[in-house]
Amino acid sequence: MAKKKLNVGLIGYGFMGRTHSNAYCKVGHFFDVPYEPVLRVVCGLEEKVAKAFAEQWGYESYTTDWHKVIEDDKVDVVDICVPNNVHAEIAIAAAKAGKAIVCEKPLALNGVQGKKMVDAIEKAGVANLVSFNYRRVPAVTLAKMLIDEGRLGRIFHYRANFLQDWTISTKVPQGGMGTWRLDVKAAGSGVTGDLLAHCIDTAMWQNGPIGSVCAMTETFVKERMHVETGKVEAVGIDDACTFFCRFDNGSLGNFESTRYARGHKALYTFEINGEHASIAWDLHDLHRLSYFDHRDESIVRGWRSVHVTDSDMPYMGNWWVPGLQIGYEHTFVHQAADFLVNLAKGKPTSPTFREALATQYVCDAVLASAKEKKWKKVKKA
Ligand code: SOE
Repeated sequence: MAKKKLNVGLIGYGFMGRTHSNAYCKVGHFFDVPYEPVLRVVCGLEEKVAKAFAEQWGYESYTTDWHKVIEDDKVDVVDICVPNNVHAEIAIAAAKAGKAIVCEKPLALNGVQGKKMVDAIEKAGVANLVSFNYRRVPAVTLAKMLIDEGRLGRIFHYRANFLQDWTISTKVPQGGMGTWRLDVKAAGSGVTGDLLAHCIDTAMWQNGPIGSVCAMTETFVKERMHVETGKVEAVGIDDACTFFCRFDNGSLGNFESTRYARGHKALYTFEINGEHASIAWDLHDLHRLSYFDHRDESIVRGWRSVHVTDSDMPYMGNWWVPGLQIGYEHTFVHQAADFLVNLAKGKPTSPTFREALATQYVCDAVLASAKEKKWKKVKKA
């Protein structure tokens, strides 16, 4: 039977525009989803690039004006993959037009803006999702399942890192297409919103809300050439951020992120220590979940490395045969699958805008703590 078509309007044709487009193309081949995503229109600033993107990915049309995507009656889902400073305006307009919305992370520039977005989408009652894709790495989803089953017992520690090294050179500019993440006006913050937001989202999903934080940040390179003005300008983002926190369940958190860890490209790791068991995960070896259970017989007790590929593991039954792996791009396919299934049932898909606002509030508290050099309470979303 032909499936109902769901017309997608993608705004932003960069790295994230590709991951989302790829997901819409693949999802129906691997998951039993109730809709057939149709790539209706892609929007981006440069006409030539938008046209080429539309041809490459099979979008029916392209535009350089995002308002046209929202005004298009046929568009059902607006997918926002533009720099953070434009999320709010587009999401609020899309909500008013009654569109379902998928938005890249972080939700907004800050909590104040994020709250306006949440108010708008909840008032409109439209489906919404923020793309914190790492939750949907099968091993990360498995970690959440093990915690929910109570296997770890009481949790004492949550530790996460996200380390990169791509901005060490003072010659890397700020602003523009590839390097807007270094421009505070476009990004809102540096590693806090870009990388730690991923860690915070996963951590609160697995271990519950964060109540208070104590942070320090540093900007190692103070001035960079701005692509748009051609002038050397002050850098306003945090290049590195480390924070401690207390979760509401009494456990202690320890988070670090930097773009100055020479040798690390995207080393996202977490380790969780509970009363009975511990788990650890590493994005560079994303299929493995390390698990240690103190209740094992002592003569065979030790860290196990679970290869998360069997068909009874989260999402894996939809892919190949046990032992064969999937990768980064599949997390977006999983996200699209969950979103489409829930959309048909009228159910929310996590993380919603409101859940992403909770992450935004942690980021706000982290930045405020670093600035004021004191512990800060986190606002509840
Ligand atoms: C930054 O380099 C970046 O691309 C982030 O923006 C993504 O969210 C992260 O998944 C990988 O690193």
